[in-house]
Amino acid sequence: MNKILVANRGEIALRIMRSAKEMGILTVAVFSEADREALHVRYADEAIFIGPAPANQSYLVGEKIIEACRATGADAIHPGYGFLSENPVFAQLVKDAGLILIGPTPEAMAIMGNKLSAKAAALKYQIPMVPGTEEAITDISEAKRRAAEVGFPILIKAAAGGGGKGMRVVDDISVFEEQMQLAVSEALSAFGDGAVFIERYVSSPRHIEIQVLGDNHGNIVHLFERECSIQRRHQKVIEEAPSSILSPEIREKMGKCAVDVARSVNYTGAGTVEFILDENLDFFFLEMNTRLQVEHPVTELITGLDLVKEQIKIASGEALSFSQEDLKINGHAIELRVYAEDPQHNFLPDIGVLKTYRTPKGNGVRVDDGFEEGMEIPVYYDPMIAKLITYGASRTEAIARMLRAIAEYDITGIQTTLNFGKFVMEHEAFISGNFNTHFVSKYFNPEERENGNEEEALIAAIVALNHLKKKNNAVLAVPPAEESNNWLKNRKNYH
Ligand code: MV4
Repeated sequence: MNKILVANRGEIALRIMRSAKEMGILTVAVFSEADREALHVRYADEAIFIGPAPANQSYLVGEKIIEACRATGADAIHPGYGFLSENPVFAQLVKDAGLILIGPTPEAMAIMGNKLSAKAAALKYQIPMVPGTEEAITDISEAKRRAAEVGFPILIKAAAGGGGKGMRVVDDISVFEEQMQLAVSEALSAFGDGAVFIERYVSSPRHIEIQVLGDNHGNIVHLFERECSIQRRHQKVIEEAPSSILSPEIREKMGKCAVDVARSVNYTGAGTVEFILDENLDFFFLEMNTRLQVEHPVTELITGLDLVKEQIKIASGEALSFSQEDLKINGHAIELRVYAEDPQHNFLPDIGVLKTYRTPKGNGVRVDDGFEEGMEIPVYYDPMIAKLITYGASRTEAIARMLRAIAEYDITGIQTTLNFGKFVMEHEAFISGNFNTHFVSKYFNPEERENGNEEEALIAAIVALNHLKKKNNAVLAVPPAEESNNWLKNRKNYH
């Protein structure tokens, strides 16, 4: 591999190029009209313009990416996260063009891109799964029978959905049919696929995921877990590794299950197996993400590995240079996603210029960002400014470092999630490790959040922003847009 084209932007494009440079591999950036001045463009050895700001006319157009490879002689593509990263149609296109995709095969991507086929594949092994229907619901009375068997509350999920989109909790059989119809039409319009299924609703889970790596020689290992329970609107804000709730025994069991899930599709590359853990510490497999994830740095810090380098080596055909027994957890890492959002107003996106922008430094602090002072946060893409990651010998030290780093981080001109990070780091439930996916709604700004309909407020804000930006022909995506694995939705824009 001599030259890698990074089909992405922002912090992840920079992060990927850094590893490529260290390996002596040349880099190619692609950029839209909105990213002419972006750091990833300046950092790369070469850069190719690929079209207008809206992603469906630039970063999501597979043919333009492949054409940019032809123009520059790049032999491989790293898709980062979001955009084309989990699109099996694109993965096949890359393969057919004789190029290397730094990621799994189109087949593995396609199976894991659908929650039902993912669960069906995992059935080959003894993987704990939430009781529910194994196939898409086609018959209402049959579905009602299954729902009663499973027991209420149940959850209706879209098979093509990802990251919590298209989920509906149903408390009682009397509203099952109408909820089911709503779920189907929602899934149809969001993903172009109306297939839905049901699961027993695990009401207060922790969201824990396991990082895996598979090579082309049949070796698959896991790199332990990330705790991802601190989220709002199904978008993670704080992640950490390891999770303070897992005993070594559960960790080993979960790790083995994650490896088996990956093995069920002969997985190659970096991937993440997602689980929920209930109050009895029983865990259940939910889905697999077939990309490098936003929060991968916490795993890098506790394992000492560079996940992008591992991805590149795997894609070059190298065997993993370590086995499961070689891997150990060292210390503790926490990531705070610094979004251009106002936590005081239901995390609504905040637009503007980074009037002041100074990052924290020093021992145990890593900042992955894609902006400089004076830059504007484009409205076209995900509003994440940076990832602030701290590392310590213990969780206590990592938390103390995070608080110190938040205090040093100087951002003006835009509201950010930095203060929210401080709130979490100082909260007794977080410090004690006694929290679940309801942390934000339970503890953060309860008065305001109980009264307001955050979803409606978000949509209203986006409508207003779009109105403001109309003269520039901008279309703002409804966040979270960047990281979801619903390639079907992206496919609508794909071409
Ligand atoms: C669940 C669940 C409870 N029970 N499935 C959310 C993201 C997607 N990957 C799957 N998710 C969940 N699936 C069952 N059977 C809880 C979640 C979930 C969640 C649900 C509501 C509010 C916030 C959540 C955060 C993480 C996971």
